[in-house]
Amino acid sequence: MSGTQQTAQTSTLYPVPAAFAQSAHIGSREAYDKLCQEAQHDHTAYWGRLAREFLSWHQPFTQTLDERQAPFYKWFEDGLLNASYNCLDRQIEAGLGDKTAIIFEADDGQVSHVSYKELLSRVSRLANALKAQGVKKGDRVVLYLPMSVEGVVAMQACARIGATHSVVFGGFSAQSLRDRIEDAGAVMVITADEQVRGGKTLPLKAIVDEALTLGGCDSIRQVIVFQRTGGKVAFQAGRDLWMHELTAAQSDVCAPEWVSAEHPLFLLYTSGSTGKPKGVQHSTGGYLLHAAVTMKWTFDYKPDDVFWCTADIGWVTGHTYVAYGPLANGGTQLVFEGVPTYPDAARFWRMIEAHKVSIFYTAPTAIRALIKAAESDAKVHPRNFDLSSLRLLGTVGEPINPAAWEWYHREIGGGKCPIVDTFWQTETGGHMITPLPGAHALTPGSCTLPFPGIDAAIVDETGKEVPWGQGGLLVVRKPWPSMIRTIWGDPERFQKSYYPPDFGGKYYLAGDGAIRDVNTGYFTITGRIDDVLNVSGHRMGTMEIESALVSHPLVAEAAVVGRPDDLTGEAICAFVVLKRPRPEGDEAKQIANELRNHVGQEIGPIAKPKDIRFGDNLPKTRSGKIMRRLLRVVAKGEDVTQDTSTLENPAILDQLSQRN
Ligand code: 6R9
Repeated sequence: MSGTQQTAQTSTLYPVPAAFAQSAHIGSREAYDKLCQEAQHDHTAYWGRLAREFLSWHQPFTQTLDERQAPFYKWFEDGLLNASYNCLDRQIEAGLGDKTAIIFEADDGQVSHVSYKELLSRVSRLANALKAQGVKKGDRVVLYLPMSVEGVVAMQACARIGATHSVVFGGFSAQSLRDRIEDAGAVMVITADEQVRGGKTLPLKAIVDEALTLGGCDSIRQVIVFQRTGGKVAFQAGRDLWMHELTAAQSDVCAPEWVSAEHPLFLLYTSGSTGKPKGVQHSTGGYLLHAAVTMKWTFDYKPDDVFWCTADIGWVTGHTYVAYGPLANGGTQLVFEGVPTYPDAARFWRMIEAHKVSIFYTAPTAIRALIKAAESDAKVHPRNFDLSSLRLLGTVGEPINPAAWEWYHREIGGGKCPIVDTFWQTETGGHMITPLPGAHALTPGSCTLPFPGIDAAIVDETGKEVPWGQGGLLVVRKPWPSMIRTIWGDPERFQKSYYPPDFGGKYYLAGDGAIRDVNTGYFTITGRIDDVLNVSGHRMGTMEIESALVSHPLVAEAAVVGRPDDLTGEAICAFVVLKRPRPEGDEAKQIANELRNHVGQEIGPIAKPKDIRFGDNLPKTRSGKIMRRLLRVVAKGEDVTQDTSTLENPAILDQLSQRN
């Protein structure tokens, strides 16, 4: 690290506000550098120290890191702990029993407060109910739930008894849910009758019912249903049970199951470059440590803060910064059931004002949508609201364009709140490259510097570090506690995807490109280097969408690429060859719609392609490889200027340039 002296900048630098630095946990560049040096000097000892300081251990660990089976690293393995104890009991023992853990705001605006004591009692009742149903330590439980207190309670209840949860986002289809249940070999699904978003009710239980009829889910013994709306649902006797009936009969005391730090806390499925989503497996100790430390340092969390992370618990951000991080710090957080645009696009700003939110963490895609709304309708402009409670803002999930950053800083943060642009992944468990708001001056669009103890670097194909100012592959050279442990049931794929032999199998390959600023050394993420798209901050594999398309009886072949989109970051563009002559006009529109709905059913609405173009063929090399780089150009609506001499059928590009 280059120290505190910085020379001329290539882009605007926003200094740390003095008042912020003064009271921050990490309040200067020197304090940051000191932590980095400690980690540099003895990586293992540094993480061992934090693990002792941030977590309560039932039995202390004697070995911090075990590298014998690298890259299957083990952290704190002989230590015993319980994640739910660390999030709940520990806070109550420290006198926070009556403190509000969760402020819940429902879609219709109803608000409820849940104290730490009450949360523990609800978690314990459900944990006892799960045990009574035969769920044991190590069993997998799939959660298909709306944003709710019950969602957090269900995750914590699993953690309490040592069951491994796997949350499936409520926007995934029956087919996707089925695939995940089967892959995880889950014994139970916890769901709700319906979810409510933007004034509409959407079925969840009915989708679970459908998933379970698709085959491959024989491992499921029970379906527990949280009654959210009271809407009518089918009940299968012997299998389906109401959550409120089960928990009413249970004691609100449940002794935590002490597990090894390496015990799998959860699986979370995410997209990779093949058609099959991967079950990212996280540990208990290392994961929780990073959730706790990043919550405190990146968000400069203090006991009086009201923290709001808008991510759904179906994504990793909702795991680390809703279900675990805030609670592990004894914090108060807002949990929101609905969407940012209902009843109008001022919902977020109204909620920040009403609940005096001090730390707000959301996705660039939401910011861009709300900018657009505010610009076209003065009534929903944030200036109509008192946002003075805010002291820190954050973003996650995709790169934030400098214009959106500036607006967020000015209109939401009143020019006084630092913005933490946090780069991380499902696989990394928590923040990897992020500003520490009291230590780093900010550059819009840059996630600045690695979190202390994260040895991130940018390398070329041979694993050699590239100079600042030159783009390359983002890697992490040393293991860290909250890293992915394996891909559930597929250790080979884990090794191949993240520790490829290219770099001697020693570096974690993030799958993103990055570049460092020549003056500051700040990192900017330049986007995925694999076939993964990022649509509204949601990761989608192009192959997954292609497989969904070709599973339609009309489709012979499909290629999916991303193209830049002002609102969603990237948009999905599909090139499709049908088994029948290429359709045109209304027929093409109608088939495109049918295919879109089909993808919605196979994966979920978030995977529906924005553009579908039909061709007699796809651009291929003479050896039959689809030339995706050309399709990317066509998808953008640009003229192909690249060399097409290796193309077998150059004329096809003109055809594919036509939109439906
Ligand atoms: C937490 C999360 C991970 C991918 C990642 C990268 C992109 C996330 C980013 C960012 C630029 C940021 N990404 N945060 N790109 N700046 N601050 O989003 O996990 O859903 O697994 O996505 O998202 O491409 O590789 P996940």
